[in-house]
Amino acid sequence: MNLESKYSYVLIVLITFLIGMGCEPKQSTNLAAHTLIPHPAEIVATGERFLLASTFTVQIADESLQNLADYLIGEKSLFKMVDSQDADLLLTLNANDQKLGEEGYELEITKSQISISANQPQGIFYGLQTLMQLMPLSGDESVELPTGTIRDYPRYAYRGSMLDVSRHFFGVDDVKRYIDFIAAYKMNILHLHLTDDQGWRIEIKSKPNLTAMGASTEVGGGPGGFYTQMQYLEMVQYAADRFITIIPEIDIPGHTQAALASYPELNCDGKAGKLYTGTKVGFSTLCTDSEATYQFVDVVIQELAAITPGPYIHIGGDESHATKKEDYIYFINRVQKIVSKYDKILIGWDEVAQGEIDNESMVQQWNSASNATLAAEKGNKIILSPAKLAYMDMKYDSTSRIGYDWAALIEVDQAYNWNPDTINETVSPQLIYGIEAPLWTETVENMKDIEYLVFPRLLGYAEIGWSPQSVRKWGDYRTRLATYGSRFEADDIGYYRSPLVDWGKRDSIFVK
Ligand code: TNX
Repeated sequence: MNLESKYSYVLIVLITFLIGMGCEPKQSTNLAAHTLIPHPAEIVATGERFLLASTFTVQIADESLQNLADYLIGEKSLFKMVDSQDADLLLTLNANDQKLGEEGYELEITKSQISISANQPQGIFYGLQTLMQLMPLSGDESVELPTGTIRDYPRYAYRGSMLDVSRHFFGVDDVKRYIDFIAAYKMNILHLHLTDDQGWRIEIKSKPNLTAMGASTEVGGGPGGFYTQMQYLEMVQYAADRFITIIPEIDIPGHTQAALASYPELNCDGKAGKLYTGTKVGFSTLCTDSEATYQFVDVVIQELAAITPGPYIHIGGDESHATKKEDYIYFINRVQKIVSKYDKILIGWDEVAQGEIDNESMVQQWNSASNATLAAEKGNKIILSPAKLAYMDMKYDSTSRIGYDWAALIEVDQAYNWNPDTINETVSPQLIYGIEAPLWTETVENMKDIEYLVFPRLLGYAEIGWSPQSVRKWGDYRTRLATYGSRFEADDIGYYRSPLVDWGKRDSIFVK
């Protein structure tokens, strides 16, 4: 289509639309009135309108973007590939926009075309997430978008969520659904809590009892389960296709009853422990002065490293109340060496700061500001998961049907209203590598339970990780969030309808 016929086409569509509707265009022409989550870093609105009737043609300027175009078409069937510069949507790589970095993108909407450009495919992926949020919900509506430019890039390199698959086991399809949840809001880390007292969930070929025995139950005595290494790799690939790194956690030396029940030599008395299906913490420990323990940790980390393309292995290290302090430190020091030997970077819960950890190791603050301070003094980077703000297993209020309250009740505003820079007075903001919102699953039995605790708080954590602090205001966020209720419903997500949010029956992402 040449330019002139394109314009007359647009005009005809517009007139038909206006006559058909017998009313004013129903969406804003102000791109700045968007309800995007996370809120973009920069927006310039140009006050006009991109309008399109039925199909949405897509062109890629680089073959390496084919997977992304396929992903988009898989998500939204109205998109169709074409090979023409006139496509409605153009995806381009331009490797030299410094400010956008590796993850940023620019999304430009003019009257006749939408283009997304980025330095890396990852940026294009995030631009597509933004575009999908701008689109109307139902596929058969005509698409109208306000014109303007969004330039967007993240505040933190690490934007994550953790899923505990030990207390209750969640299969591959559930984990994939969880990956889609976090990808939609530009998170890039899925931390899988693979082992705990109640179950060992990852196949270790040279230690078959870990799964034959240690995976056979879960909280409440259910059947449990585990991932074969093949299944695990399938999840790693599914995540990687969405620019998400899976961080596997083997929680040691405490939280290890499932392992202690599977291998007698891990117990100081040489006798196998019993499987555990309760919800207490802090009672189990690997025997820290036995070489059998370190041989065990070595083979586990070796096999885990082999199925982990990402740079990190999480070794847990929390709540080892049954381990003497000096034994704990000795243990962490030795495990650090094993993790380094397999070329991985160690992450641990904040207690590991007490050990001699390498400079590049990272400490995940969940409980203790003094452990975070200790880590910061050594120059280690910090991942923030403060329990009273970021634990998605906490109830929203006293009436929540599941969840814990030991750290806090976390309503949607409290989950949103905090600034990572001011959590610890003694930790320099430069050392904060990012944030992570964990979901522990003692009270979480199925996907509907996951959805109820995660939605809508997840969106707030995603925004804390991505958006500049200066654009984050609860009042504005609350209005944007209100438009997501119908989106959750369309995806069959059973979310918590917080009374703080005015959940309208809206399917437009623009505030009128
Ligand atoms: C504390 S957070 C734990 C977990 C529990 C959680 C429940 C952390 C590092 N340890 O073992 O599941 O509380 O909220």
